[in-house]
Amino acid sequence: MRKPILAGNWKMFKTVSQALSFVEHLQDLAEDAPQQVDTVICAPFTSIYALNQLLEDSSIKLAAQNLHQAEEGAYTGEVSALMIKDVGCTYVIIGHSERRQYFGETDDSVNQKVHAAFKHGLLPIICVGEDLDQRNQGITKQLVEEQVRAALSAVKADDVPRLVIAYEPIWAIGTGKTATAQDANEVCAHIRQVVGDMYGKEKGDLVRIQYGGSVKPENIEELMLQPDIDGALVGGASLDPGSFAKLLKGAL
Ligand code: G2H
Repeated sequence: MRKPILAGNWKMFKTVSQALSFVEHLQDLAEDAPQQVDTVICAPFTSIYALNQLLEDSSIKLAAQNLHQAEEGAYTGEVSALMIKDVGCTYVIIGHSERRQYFGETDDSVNQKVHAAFKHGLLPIICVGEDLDQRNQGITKQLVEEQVRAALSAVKADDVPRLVIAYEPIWAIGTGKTATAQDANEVCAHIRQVVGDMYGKEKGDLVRIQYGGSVKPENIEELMLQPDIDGALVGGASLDPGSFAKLLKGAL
């Protein structure tokens, strides 16, 4: 019922030529997969224009890793939703834990960014997740629920099926530690329940939920077998085209 979605979050890696070379290799390696799995590359801003030219007839979609919530203005160094849409992005990551941790993003700014994305026809990938301390305190579900409710504040019901939520436990990001597939599913199921509670079960059942945090070819299949996990947001293991192609196969 929900189409799987695999997104490679390149973070601050790859020059334009490295990005183009990646896509050429990926297209050779994984000709069929993108039809059955929504395939998204979350590239640095600098590579998006060139990637969009290369991907013109491809089903591989592009995402930005952030946006600014204002329409336009004197915000040196920032990029708006309109600009991201204009350069060829379909999706945009919002509220990644690295943005929350290093760049002061809050539940409130995440919510404003979600509205800006929808206003310009971008599909948000909203990131939520707890740190190790919060997990040890046993407040994971409560915290994630607060993040989801805040991110979706005043979002219209009609937009809900178009958004993606990525559950990324912070302690599992880039550390090699992964939540067990069952633990990850339990939190993803809770997120679905929260969306259902806010917008009705039908909408909750439509929203796609990804897991992220040290996903790699070796663990993606087990994660994808879980009933409430519809895809993955992958960092380190998405940087190599061979590894990305294996992730696509594992996501089928
Ligand atoms: C989490 C993830 C990608 P990694 O940040 O969003 O990165 O797969 O390297 O843990």
